[in-house]
Amino acid sequence: AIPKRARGAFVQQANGNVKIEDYDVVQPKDLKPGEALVKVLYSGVCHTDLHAAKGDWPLESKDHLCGGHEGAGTIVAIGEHSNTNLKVGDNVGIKWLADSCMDCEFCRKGLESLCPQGKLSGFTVDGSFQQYAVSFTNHLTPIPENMKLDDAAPILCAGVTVYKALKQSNTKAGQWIAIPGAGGGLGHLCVQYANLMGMRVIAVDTGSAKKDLCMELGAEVWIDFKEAKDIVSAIKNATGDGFGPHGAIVTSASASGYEQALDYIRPGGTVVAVGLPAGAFVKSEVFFHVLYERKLVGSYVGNRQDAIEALELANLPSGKVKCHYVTKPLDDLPSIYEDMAAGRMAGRTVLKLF
Ligand code: 8ID
Ligand code: ZN
Ligand code: ZN
Repeated sequence: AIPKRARGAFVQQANGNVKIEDYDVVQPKDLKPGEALVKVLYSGVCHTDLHAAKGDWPLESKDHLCGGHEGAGTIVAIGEHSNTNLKVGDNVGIKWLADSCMDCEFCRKGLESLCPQGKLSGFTVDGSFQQYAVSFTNHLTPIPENMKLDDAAPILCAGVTVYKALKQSNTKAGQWIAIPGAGGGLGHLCVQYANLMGMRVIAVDTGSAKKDLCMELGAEVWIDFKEAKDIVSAIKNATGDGFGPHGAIVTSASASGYEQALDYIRPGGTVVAVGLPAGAFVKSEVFFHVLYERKLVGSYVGNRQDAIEALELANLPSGKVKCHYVTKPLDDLPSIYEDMAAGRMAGRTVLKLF
């Protein structure tokens, strides 16, 4: 049976304070066509949730917001007259892009994160930090039957985002990729997808816990951004020939991770901007940007197919891509945000909602 009330984590007016509260669960008869009610068993906590809670971005969020966009759970009801192959009982993921119009140029091309009518889980609509979430059949991601839901949860944002960003970097097997932020939620998955794709990884982050994690996951070189005296030469020299990495995926949640990215990229190489620090800018001296044919691209989550592929790769029998996480109860969310803001978290934290 579906309860009338359940527990969730809510933020008022992006004031940075998250409160665990009871709320009214939308009942199956009240679901609109295209909506599904998902019993959320696990949700990853992304740094984006913290940006949203603090109102970091020049984009307005819903008030009295339930965050969360790495949800994994089971469909318990689907609105009547929904046009979908999903069924009650299916395991699905709630990702950042909750819904899109499916009929604009961007949606038709598989660039649905650019849809002007897109809805965002845990930002413009309530997300996965609640036991029962309303989401949308168009964009729920089927989770492979044999995959654990806690393993799947962080792939719905961190995994799909770095998987797509790596493709956008145009870096090939045998080439070097630098990952500033490598010890964080996105970064440590990026190290693993990059390895799976045959790239050679330069992990950039700070502290021994993150170093150990990155090296264990297959990074070839570690650079501590707080200890390196000259981060540009350190990264350039890491490739042996002094030219620097062919690609860089910037998953750093601070502006400093961006400052020198275009200075250490190899001539002809690509910097992929992924991290979304408040008020940050990327700079590149035009002269060298042109002479060295540097490329800078932004990469924003991924489409429905990217999400499916990212999950499949995180469910390989070889276990080559596995999120490293600690599991915590919903009540711990305020302290999880504190740890995240202080950079104390290697890998991810996953909330257990039941
Ligand atoms: O679609 C997107 N583009 C997308 C999707 C999901 C998340 C973007 N994001 C954004 C988030 O909003 C956030 O700004 O990516 C960023 C990273 O999210 P996360 O991985 O969830 O955050 P984290 O676990 O806190 O990891 C961030 C890491 O960056 C390191 C920290 O030490 C931490 O390990 N870092 C920082 I802060 N400054 C750094 C620097 N200067 C740095 N690493 C290297 N150099
Ligand atoms: Zn996210
Ligand atoms: Zn659209």
